[in-house]
Amino acid sequence: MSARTLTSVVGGERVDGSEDRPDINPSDVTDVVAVASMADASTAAQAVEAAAGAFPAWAGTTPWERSAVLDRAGTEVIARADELGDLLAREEGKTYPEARAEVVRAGQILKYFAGVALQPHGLALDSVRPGIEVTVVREPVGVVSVITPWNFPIAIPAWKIAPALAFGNTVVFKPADLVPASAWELVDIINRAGLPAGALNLVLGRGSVVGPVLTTAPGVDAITFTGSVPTGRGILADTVSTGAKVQLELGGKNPLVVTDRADLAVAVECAMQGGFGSTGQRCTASSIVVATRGVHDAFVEAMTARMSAWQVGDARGAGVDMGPVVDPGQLGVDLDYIEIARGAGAEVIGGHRVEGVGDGHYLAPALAVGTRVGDRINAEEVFGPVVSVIEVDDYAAALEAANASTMNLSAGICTTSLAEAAHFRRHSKAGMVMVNLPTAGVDFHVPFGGRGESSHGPREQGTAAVEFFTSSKTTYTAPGSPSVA
Ligand code: UN1
Repeated sequence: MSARTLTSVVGGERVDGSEDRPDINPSDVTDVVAVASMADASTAAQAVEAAAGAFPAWAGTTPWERSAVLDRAGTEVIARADELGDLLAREEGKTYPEARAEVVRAGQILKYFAGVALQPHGLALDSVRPGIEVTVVREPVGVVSVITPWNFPIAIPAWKIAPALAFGNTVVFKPADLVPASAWELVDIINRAGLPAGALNLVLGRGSVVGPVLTTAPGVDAITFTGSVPTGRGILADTVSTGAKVQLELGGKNPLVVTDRADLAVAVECAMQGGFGSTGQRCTASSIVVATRGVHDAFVEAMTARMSAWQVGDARGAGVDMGPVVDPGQLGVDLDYIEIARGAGAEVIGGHRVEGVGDGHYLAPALAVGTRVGDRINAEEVFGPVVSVIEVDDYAAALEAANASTMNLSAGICTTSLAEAAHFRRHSKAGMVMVNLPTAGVDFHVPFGGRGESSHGPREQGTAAVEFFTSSKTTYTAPGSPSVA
């Protein structure tokens, strides 16, 4: 059976592109999931125009209408979790349970923002001057470009598109090239849930071709981007001339501190799930373990045992703990970093190509022991199943090593000491801190984001979303007063 063709969707219509790109299953490269018809710059420009055209009517809908669309979409996403989870696992390579959970999370996000649309977001108060009334209202920003990475093909698009629509914005959505099918399904579901044509447009196209339109076209009022630090910095530079509002979620280099006071089993589980869950392809991945001297050797020994039982295989295979790396390019990067760690003196446990499980990009989880703060493996984001270990004297040195990162998205500590946990929560430089939990895995109803090079602009998700997806307006009224105060 030939693979189905996916197109861009502009103003409610499917638009063919100028070049076909196969969507390949990383677990089995002979399996073509779909073919994406890749748009050129003119289609991207039309998508911006369609979103601008749809804006006044969508911005003028009632909160109830916007809520109802998102709620219906969320219901369908959750009802189809098995099928969409299978598609996501096939397309991206995370395991089926991980993929299905991501689909459910996307549905929950849609439903959460259906609720947010109905909540009060304004203020009414007395002026500091007599006889004047003040209101602060939240209005939609306009046309929002949503540009998303391949590692969360449905949840990240959902957590950007849902708040954009909830607050009355219209959207041009460009997913990562590697995951067009999940994106296409999400857009189809939201559009069929009752959105007017043009309120949500999909552009399947190469970043180098359509990206500049989506970030610099005069009709674009805001850009929300999750991806690499260099691309994000490029978008920021582009918008200096246009003045568009920008929200960037970029890299992470996330430490997990394991102290002498840790419960060893909890620490190993946090490092396994945080480091190797989703094949380590998360900006929130626990990529550095900072272990204090008294626990270091026991931790490495327990991790080594746990890693040897960790099943690597087809993302949709039964009993598989970790799927393949997403594509050959990322596999090359992972293998390079393993060599970089070895070259700097680390002993690397695992990290070899896994043969005999299929025609995919399989890599065993890697633990690089004997690394130091400042090593490249501890300074740069790998985005693969590679965890390095730094041994330190005590908790104070662990905190210092954890805070040496410049991409401070998430940080964790495993300890049974309340004093250590409380101190770490207060003094970590990261935007998110986890105690006895992996650094990855976050809720949708609270703010998400990092510090340092990791993020720019208002936080995403939860109660923070209103900041980016609306613009506040302050009004002053002197009711019935003939004289100007
Ligand atoms: C999570 O850890 O649950 O791209 C979410 C990423 C992040 C999302 C992580 N923006 O990995």
